[in-house]
Amino acid sequence: MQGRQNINALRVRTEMAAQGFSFPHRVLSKRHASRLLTGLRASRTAAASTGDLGAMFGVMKPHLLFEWADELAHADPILNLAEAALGPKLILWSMDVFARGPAAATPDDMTIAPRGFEWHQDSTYSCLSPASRVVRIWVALTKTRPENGTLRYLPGSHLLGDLTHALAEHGADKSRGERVQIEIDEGKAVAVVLEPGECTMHDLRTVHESNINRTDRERIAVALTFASADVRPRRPDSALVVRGDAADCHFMLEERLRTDDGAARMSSYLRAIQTRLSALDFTGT
Ligand SMILES: O=C(O)CCC(=O)C(=O)O
Repeated sequence: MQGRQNINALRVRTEMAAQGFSFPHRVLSKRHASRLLTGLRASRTAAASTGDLGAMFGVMKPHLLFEWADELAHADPILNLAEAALGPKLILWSMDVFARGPAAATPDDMTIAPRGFEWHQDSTYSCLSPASRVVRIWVALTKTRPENGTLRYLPGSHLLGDLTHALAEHGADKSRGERVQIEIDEGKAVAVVLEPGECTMHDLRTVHESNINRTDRERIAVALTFASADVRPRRPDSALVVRGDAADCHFMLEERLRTDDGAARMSSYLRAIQTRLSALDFTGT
């Protein structure tokens, strides 16, 4: 596994400043990625049988509920990468599972946007300020390729500021979703090719998209959004301190997952989800 000393912080900062993304970075061994994937699939099966919880799973913050996700949230190589971009005080604002099933399969209810996302900026919905002090680390638990609907970035687009988004037409190949209102030069798009256990990191303002999975195997990545501890939410919101202290933190502090008390775990999870739903802004800019 990659340790703190192996991250080339200068390379990371240079790429983030110039392109708005940096990849590939190995943050888990293949074996570790496979163990977490097994945990994710088991928790997905368990959550599916619990009604509301099943519907929520994968949408927000599985690290407050499941051990595999708590382990991912605290994996040193991931935190080291976030620290290279943001400095030593880090909060984890969100974790989202993006499982994209094969095109031929019936979309799974728990899969977010099964046919992919339109070109968008994450900063539009997150309501975090300044967005330049927030990064998203997208960890591949399976291979990611253009053919299985991996992310594609528009290099340098983090420098365009907050772009207007509008609901795109329903396309045969895309889920209904918001799309940035700029001309996209497809020839400049960069596809994120990763092996299991590798990740990419992007600036919250970097314009990106993902596509339908045309292979016969599921593609799974988990996105973790880290912010420097001095970032402010636009509305009251909560987050988990994952490195350094909480002295400058403007968020309500979440509790790390408790393995000893299932009821306490569920109530702190539900509190965090309700807080987040009131803090988000899906109206676009
Ligand atoms: O995994 C995907 O398909 C899309 C993920 C995404 O847009 C993101 O992590 O910001």
